[in-house]
Parts: sequence; C-alpha cells; structure tokens
Amino acid sequence: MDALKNELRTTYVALNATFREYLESQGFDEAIIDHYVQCFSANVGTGKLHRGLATLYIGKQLAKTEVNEEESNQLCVLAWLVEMLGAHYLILDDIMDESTTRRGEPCWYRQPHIGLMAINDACILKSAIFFFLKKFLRQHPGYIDIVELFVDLGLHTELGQLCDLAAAKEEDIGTFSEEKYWSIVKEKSSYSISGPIMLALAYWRLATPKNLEQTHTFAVALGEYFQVNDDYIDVYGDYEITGKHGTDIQDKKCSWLIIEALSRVNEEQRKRLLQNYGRKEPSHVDTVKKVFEELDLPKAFREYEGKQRVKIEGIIAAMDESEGLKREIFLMLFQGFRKGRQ
Ligand code: DMA
Ligand code: MG
Ligand code: MG
Ligand code: MG
Repeated sequence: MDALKNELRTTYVALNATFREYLESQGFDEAIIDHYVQCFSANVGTGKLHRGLATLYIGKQLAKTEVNEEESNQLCVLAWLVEMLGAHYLILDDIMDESTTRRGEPCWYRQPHIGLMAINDACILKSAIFFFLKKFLRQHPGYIDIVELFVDLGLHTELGQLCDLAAAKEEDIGTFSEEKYWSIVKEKSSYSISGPIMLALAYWRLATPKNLEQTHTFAVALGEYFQVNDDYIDVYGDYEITGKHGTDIQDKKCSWLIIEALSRVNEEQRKRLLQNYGRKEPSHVDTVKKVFEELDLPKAFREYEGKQRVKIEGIIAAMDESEGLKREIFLMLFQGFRKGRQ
C-alpha cells in the first residue's frame, strides 16, 4: 500500500500544477490561485485516502496485462477524482449537519476566512473532476462511461443526502422506522464503495451486468456496515481517533442508534427520547445518551457488527470470479472500511 500511496502523491503534485497552469492561462491572479491551492490541500487527501487507494489498487488488480506508465497515471488521476468527490460531499455535509470538526480540524466552512464560501469551493472541486477527466482521459475509450459514472455516483449520493436531511426535518422521531433507515443508508453510503470498483471496471472496459450486480450487492452490504459504524462513533467514538465531534442527536438524524433504541424502549424511555432527541442543548443530548446507555446500545452494536461481518464474508466467499472481478478486491475494501472513516 505504501508504494501505491507514493504513486498517488506524485500525481497529486501534477494535478495541482495542471490546475494552476489552467487558472494562470485564464488570467486569474495569485490570490485566487492560492485560495484554490489552500482549499485543495485542506480538503483533498487529508483523510485516510482509502477510496483513492482502493481505486488505484482495484485498477491495477483488474488489468489483464502489465500496466504501462500512461495507464498507471490515468488510474492515479481517477483515484484523486474519487477523493475529490468525497471531499466535495464532506464540505457540504458538514455545513448541512452543522458540524464543528473534521479530521481533527475545524470544518472547512468553520475556518474564519472561509465561511459559506465553502459552498462554492465544494462546487469547484466537483467541476474540477470533469476538468481533469477531460484533460487526462478524453481519448480513453471508456471516457463517456467514466464521466457518466461520476454523474451517477454524485446523483445517488445527493439523493441519499436528501433522504437523510428530509428525515431529520420530520415532526418527531415517531415516524422513524428501520425501513426508512436502510433506504437512506443504501443511497448515502453504497456509492462510495461501488465507485472505485465500477470506475476500474469502466476503465478496463470489463463491466458486465453480472459483475455490476455482484458489485452492487457487496457495496450495499458494506455500505450498511460502514454507516452503522459511522452512526455508532458519532456518539461513542473517541475524538482522538475519529477527528470529529458527533452531531446526530442534536440534528435529529435517523441514525442506527435511535432506530435500535426505539425498538427496545419501554413507554417511559420512549417519552424521554421524544422529548429530548433533536435538541441542541447539552442537557437534552445527555438525556438521550442516558437512555442509550440504559438500553445497552454498545452491546447491540457489537452484535450487529458481528452478524453483518459474517454476511459480508459470505458475499465475498460466494463471489464468482469468472467475469473479471477478484475476491481480493472486495477483501481490500472490507479491510479498509472496517475501521470507520475520519
Ligand atoms: C455523510 O454521512 C454522508 C455523505 C454521503 C457525505 P454523515 O453525515 O453521517 O457523515 P459524517 O458523520 O462524517 O458527518
Ligand atoms: Mg455529517
Ligand atoms: Mg450527513
Ligand atoms: Mg455520521
């Protein structure tokens, strides 16, 4: 993995230089260029780089012949574009969730000189994806499929975010259900897992209905595992590790913890949750956490995790390698997503 990381770092410098050159050629002054460089370095590549590494790793795994320098470079570009898409969504997600910290730093929109300018920065990151695709992959036979994949991955993630935000706006948590929770999660979380696989398949022109179906099944199961973990660490995570303070209780999010709690409560506990969930003041948040403790949600989480792990391992074991996919690819993604995201 370290070798892949080094390769990615080299491309990072090249991408930045390319964009700088473009901005210079368009006559933008140094302060504007500097803003873009700052935005890029604060938001892209500051996480675990898992999605980018996965894209590069899978891209190399799926190659039928030795990967030449140009192909290797293009796969690195795709890896960074996946990271840029993630950064785009996290900047906006933090604004919408009114979060305070990300990866141990104030969220981008919370930086004193940024504020709501962060919305435009997020938009530039997404537009830059298509700029780089045109620049580096325009002649590739899979170009249109790859462009369309970025559009589709984006659209579904945005629809997932819509479901997530709409649920939090409901009158009270009485309307939350398991069904609603899993449908939010499917949209919100599976695409960042299927993205690296689908992009690599598109790059090598290997996509078939069957391998896309297998990718989808795996990505939904891992997306669930990953989002339940993310919801869990929102309340029980250690800031030193997660780098973010939770906001789900304050934001009245339809999260795994509240769904699990509602399935276990007695009348009195349900009343306390209804009265306190979705309120910003620390005393209300503490009351919700107290009910979660009473219901021993950490234990319920460990049980869920164990069960879902077995399910995912089953999907991996049953996968059919006859249409281009490899078991190692799913295993790599599973390993990387197990620790939760920063
Ligand atoms: C974020 O979900 C999902 C996307 C698609 C950005 P979240 O708000 O639970 O993420 P986080 O806990 O990292 O803010
Ligand atoms: Mg969030
Ligand atoms: Mg969110
Ligand atoms: Mg979260």
